[in-house]
Amino acid sequence: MTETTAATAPHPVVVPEPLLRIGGRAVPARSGATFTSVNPANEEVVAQIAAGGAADIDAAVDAARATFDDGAWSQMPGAERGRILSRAADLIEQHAPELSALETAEMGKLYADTVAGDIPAAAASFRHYAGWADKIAGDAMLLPDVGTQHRFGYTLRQPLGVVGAITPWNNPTVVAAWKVAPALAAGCSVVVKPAEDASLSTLKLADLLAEAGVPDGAFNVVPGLGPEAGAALAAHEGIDKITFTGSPAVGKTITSLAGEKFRKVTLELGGKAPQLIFPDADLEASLPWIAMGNFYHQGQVCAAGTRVIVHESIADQVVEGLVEFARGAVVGDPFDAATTQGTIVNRKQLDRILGYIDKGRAEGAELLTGGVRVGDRGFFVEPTVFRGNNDLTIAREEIFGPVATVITFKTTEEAVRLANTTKYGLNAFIFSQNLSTVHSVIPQLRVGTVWVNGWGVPDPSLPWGGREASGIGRELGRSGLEAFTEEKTVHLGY
Ligand code: TXE
Repeated sequence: MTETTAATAPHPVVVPEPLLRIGGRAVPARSGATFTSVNPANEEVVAQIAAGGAADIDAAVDAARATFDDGAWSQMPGAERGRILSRAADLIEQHAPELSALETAEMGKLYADTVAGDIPAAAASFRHYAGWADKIAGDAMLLPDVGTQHRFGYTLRQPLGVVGAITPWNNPTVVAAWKVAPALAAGCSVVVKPAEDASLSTLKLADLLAEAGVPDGAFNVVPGLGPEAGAALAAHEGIDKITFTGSPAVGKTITSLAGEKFRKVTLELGGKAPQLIFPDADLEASLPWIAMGNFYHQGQVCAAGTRVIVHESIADQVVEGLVEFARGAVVGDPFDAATTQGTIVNRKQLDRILGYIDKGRAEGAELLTGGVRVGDRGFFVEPTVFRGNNDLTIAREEIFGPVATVITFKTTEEAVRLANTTKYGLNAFIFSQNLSTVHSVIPQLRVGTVWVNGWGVPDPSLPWGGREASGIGRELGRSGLEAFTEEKTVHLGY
């Protein structure tokens, strides 16, 4: 493992006005409060950002409701909404370097991965839902006659209304896009509360959506602290739905706040994905995916595959390959093109990861490589590989750091049992060249998504979401659009 130190930003960090975006205007918080955004690579201040509170959430929800009710967006012809969302996709693509520089500066994901991966994925989400905006249709069917009366039935899908969205710091623009693009395509108005560690790209997104033609009030952003702005949004009388990506603990709070008002809820709460590696896997092709599933974005990914569950006959080869990847990592400045591992988002998460590593050691897992902080300025951790079992804390809890645990199995039944022995159920990976193994295992896995012989960013055309502690509902695809509509049934007699 080597370390880079160069500060060679491929794009300057251009901070958008660090204010709330409410009703088309950039405004300070009513309390005048701000919070500090820190660059996790050098611990320097990136920006002082307006910290919204309950009064600002009230104003943003009112603005969203007014725009929803006046129909400027909700009743605009779908094709016209689609044209605007398409324009938004183009603008996001054009501003990819600027958006990426903001994300890298605030939370330390590699600039190269953000500019080539996240921001294009966000644009793809807007483009996908632009195409849906004029195709939101219900069902129609002839019903049995009632006496002499003929019956015909149909369903309408109408926009839900005002949507609250609370987003995480790990992939701010793309996760916002997964919520905002389908909500806007459906005709809803949206209020986003971005994560305090990475708000700036969402403020920039608001400016780009306004430029694309989204009317004032249809898209609002209120940065601020979770327990203040976030909780006020989740509990608000004026929203029809809350959509959240973050931790299970906060997911529970949000569900109870929104449940009090019988509001709809979608939750994406992370995971502890198993990577099942069968003896017939093509290891040469699979190892880069297996390693990426653990170390991409320093493991700060809800879909990370941090339980490497491998057949005992090939375990040594997989361990060797993973360790080689970990030791070959270049840890350092996330703006530097030579770096392969950027930073952990903040000191709290760094300490949490190091705490899990200590726990892994204390519980008897074998530490094969990594396990320590890199340097004393910025929040860097060495990619870490343990060999252990599925009962260890490091194999049960989401670490959200570059920490892999290799676990072995003897039979396919055991592999499936281990995969399902978790409170999470977001996604799983299968590596095998055997169609029978692949297709017999897929239905047995209690997860929302299965990746076979690879991994990646969810595609906007297919649903994404989990079970149990990984959340409720689906984002993306047709399901992700319908989640922002209310279905109305009509029985028509004639
Ligand atoms: O999450 P939080 P944190 C997991 C991951 C990580 C852990 C903690 O395991 O280690 O969560 O990360 C807002 N009412 N994931 O602390 O606190 C907060 O401001 C309303 C998985 O960053 O859940 C932010 O906008 N909102 C994950 C958002 O919730 C509140 C992505 C997420 O922050 C709130 C991120 C409250 N009381 C973390 N408290 C994934 N699924 O990808 C906080 N928030």
